[in-house]
Order: sequence, then structure tokens, then C-alpha cells
Amino acid sequence: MNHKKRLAAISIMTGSLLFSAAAGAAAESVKSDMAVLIGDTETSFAKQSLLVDSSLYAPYEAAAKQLGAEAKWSAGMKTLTLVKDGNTLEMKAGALSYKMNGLELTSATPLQEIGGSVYIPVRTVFEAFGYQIGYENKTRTVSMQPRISTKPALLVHGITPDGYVTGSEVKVSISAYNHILKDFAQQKEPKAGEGHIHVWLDNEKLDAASAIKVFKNEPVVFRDVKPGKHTLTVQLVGNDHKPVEPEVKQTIPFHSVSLSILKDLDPEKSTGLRIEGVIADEKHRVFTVEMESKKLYRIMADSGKMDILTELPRSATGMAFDAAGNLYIASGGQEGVIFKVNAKDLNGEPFETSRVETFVSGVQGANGLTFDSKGNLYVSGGANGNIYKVTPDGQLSTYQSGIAAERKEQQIVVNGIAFGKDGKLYAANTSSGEVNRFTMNADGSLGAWERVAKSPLLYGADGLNFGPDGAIYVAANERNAIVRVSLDGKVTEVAQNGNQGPLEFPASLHFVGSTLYISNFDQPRGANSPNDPGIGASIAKMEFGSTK
Ligand SMILES: [Ca+2]
Ligand SMILES: [Ca+2]
Ligand SMILES: [Ca+2]
Repeated sequence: MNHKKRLAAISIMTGSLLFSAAAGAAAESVKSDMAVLIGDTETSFAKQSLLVDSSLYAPYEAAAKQLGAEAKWSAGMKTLTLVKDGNTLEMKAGALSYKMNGLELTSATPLQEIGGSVYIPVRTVFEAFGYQIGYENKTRTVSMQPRISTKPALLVHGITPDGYVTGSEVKVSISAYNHILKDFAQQKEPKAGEGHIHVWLDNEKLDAASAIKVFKNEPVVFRDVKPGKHTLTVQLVGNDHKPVEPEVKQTIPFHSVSLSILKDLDPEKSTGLRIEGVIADEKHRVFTVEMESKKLYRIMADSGKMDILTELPRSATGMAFDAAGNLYIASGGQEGVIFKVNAKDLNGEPFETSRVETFVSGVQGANGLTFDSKGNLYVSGGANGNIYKVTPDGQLSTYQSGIAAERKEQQIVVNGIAFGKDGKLYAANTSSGEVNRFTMNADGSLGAWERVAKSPLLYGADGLNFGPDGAIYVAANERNAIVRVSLDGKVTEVAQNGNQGPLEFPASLHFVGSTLYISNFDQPRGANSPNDPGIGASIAKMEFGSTK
């Protein structure tokens, strides 16, 4: 990633995060002190701009002039329409979505009416018209680079390279620039600067016969798209279906995942129960603990059959299996303990609490659990920053990680943990939105740590597990999100939703093959506040399909 791109990525996320943190509160606006450059030239609208919850807003007339777009504000409908080269952006004041050529897209920064004037969110609108945007905090400079020149060009909206789409329906819209879209059935003769767009999803042969032919500015919808890797290809062609020269073609690889609720723990109520940990075995038997009642649940993913196996001695969260299939469950607090449930008890009928063993005590704040290849159990200590090691015969060692909290309101610095194939211990920092990794010393003690990734997308990073593609997947609880982190630190949103679900404060996650099981804790915090909508404490299931 080059420097400019990196800045852009950071500020995109910061912008939306700052907004969502303040969502619900009245938007406050101040005069902007930012410089705004297009190429090397200062824009005329910078001095008229405002900052609303730290996001840059410009008066719509001045911004439209800069874009070269026609602008129409409907005071009755409270809707702004911007049209450039036949491409239409529609935005309604206060709405967290907008339409680009008819496709609904989300924006954390809505159109605003401030002091009788209409202000556009600069990033969302300029990006929709093909600008690449960077921000340098030190000089408070926003730099915008137009990707559309005077040459024919295409922009695809609705998917991003290597991004994720949830559900079996994939919708995109396409903007064509400097090329007039014509219905080829009526305009058969080739004419310079005229034609349509060929679109292919996963086609091996990219020919005119198999192409979806688009000549209107409206969404293209693909149905029954299976979970897995996909490729969308778009190409500008003439009325005669021959590619425009020089070629205008884009190939966009993306992923689709399905997301559904496997089991609602209490179908009668939408709040009340709380679950934090989740784990599943190779037979897709899913285990979780309800924190109030301390009940250990077993859910058969195939049939949906749910049994309460026992009541634990105390409330519990994080879970791990040892090599023999025994289940270990963390019960934190001041006097942290780890419980052990024998593998054979997981197979059969409900059993007495007395059968639950205390494997070790003295693990204050015990939260996440994982085993190394030698059978040592590692335990994260949550807010105290400790990592504990417990040998197979129960010998406890305590190590201080040295990882610090960034946010006062969220002090947990070591939460979900898992070993990578590299033998390093990966840990989620819930407070700072980080994934860190520790080198391990030969004797199993904790070595130095380094940061793998830090991003506002990772605020609330709780459970952490490795996917079939070797990447790290994180439950970002307070964002109602599942986030992917590559081992070289690239952070990608996999799925995210508001407080209606299906993700409701996702706390832990566990892969069996390409199926991800997720516990919905349903805490009323962040994106999940208030928590009464949705279905409450539940196990969600995400299918990733083939990752090849
Ligand atoms: Ca946790
Ligand atoms: Ca809820
Ligand atoms: Ca429910």
C-alpha cells in the first residue's frame, strides 16, 4: 500500500467511526480549518466548509460546481440530486444511505441542513464521483485526486476489490463517463463515444454473447450467489459490442458470505439472556454458556436441537478444547478459575454440576482461552493485561503483556487469543482496536509483542479465530461486526449491521471448516444500543464457501 492510499484508508475509517460514536447526539458543526486540494490546486469551497462531528461538509452549490455536476435541491422532499455525465447521485437530508445510479449505498455521514443551507458530506459524494481521497492530520489537508479524466471510464458501486457482500443477492451499479450509453437494439451502427457496458459474474469466457448488457443507469442484480470467491468484470463497448479502444475494463474479485441465525436461545424474548463464549467441534456441535443462569448449552448445528448439559459452578465466558476433546471454560473476575468438562460428558445426557472440574484457579480476569501444540493452555486476563500459561498438569505461570488501553471507557487489552501457524500467540485488544502477536519462548513463556493491525474497524475486538484462508477473523462486539485481518495487517470488514441484527454484540467466534459460529452477547452498547430490537442472545452462522 502506498503512502497516500494508506492515509485515505485511515481517514475513511476514522471519519465514519467518529460519526457513529456520536450518532444519536445532536450534530455540532464548526467552521472547517482544513485545506482541501484537488491535485495541487486549493478548492474554492474549502473556506465555506464546515466540520460536523469531525467530518468535512461543503455547501452543495460550491461542491457541485467543483465536481462539474448539475445540482437540484428539492426543499419539499429534502433531497439533493447531483448529475454528472448522466450519472445520478440522490441524497436525502439526515439519511444514512444514498443512491448512486439507483443503487442504495450506506454513508455514515448524511446530507445536512445547517443554518438554512444544504451541506454535502465531501468524502462520500466525491468518492461516488470517482475521486480518491487522502488526509494528512499534521497539516490538516484533504487531498482529492480525480480518477475520471476526459477519457472513457467506468466506476463500479456496491462492491470493492477483495471486499465482502452478505447474502445471496449481489447488487452493483455502474457509472460510465465520457461514453454515451445507448440501447444497442436501436443504435446498431457503431459511433465513436457511444455504446453500452458488458458485465460478467464468474464467467470463464468473457464474450459478448454471455455478457449482461447494461445501457441504463440502474442497478444490476445477481441472485442465488453462493458463498465464496467471485469475480465481476465490466467493460465498455460500442454499439456493435466491440470493446472500446484503448480498453476500458475492470476486474473486481470479491467474496460473498451467508449470515443466518442458527439458534435463538430464548425464542420468547428479545433481551434478557447473555452469552459470551462459543466453540464448536468437528461434528458441528456448538457449545455456549448463558452467563446469568450459568447453563452450558449444546446445539446440534445440523438439526438445531438444543440441550442444557449442566449448570456451571460460576458464570463463564471463553472456551477451548484440548487435543482429547475436553472442554475448558474461563470464569474470570477477581478470583478467576478455569473449568474442565470431560469429553465424554459432552456426548451424552445432562449431568450434575459436581462433574465439572476446576482445572486451575488464580487466573484473574480470565477471558479468552487457547491451547498450544504441546497442550499448554493460555488464558487472557482481560483488563489486567495478563497472559497466563497452564501446563497439562495444572502448573500456572503469569506473564504481564505490557499492552495498554487507549480508551478509558473500555479497558480490556487482551481478549480473544489464538495460536497462528507461525507458533505466535495472537490477541485482540478490545480497547485500542488492535490485533497483536507475541513471540513465544522455547519454554512456553511469553516473549515480546508486535502489532499486526490497528483500526477503528477493530474497536471492540473480542473473540479471534483463524479462518480456512489463514487470515484472522475478529468479532468487533461494539460495532456489530465481523472483521478480517490478514497476517500482514490488512483490515477488511466482512459483515456489519445496526441493532436489528443478525449480529447483536458478537463476542466470540469459531470456525469449523468454512463455517463460522458466532455468539451474540446482545449487550446494549455501541452499534447494538439499545438492544431491544433483534432476537437477543443467539448463535449466528456465517458460511464462507470455498476460499480458493
Ligand atoms: Ca471475550
Ligand atoms: Ca438485540
Ligand atoms: Ca430471543
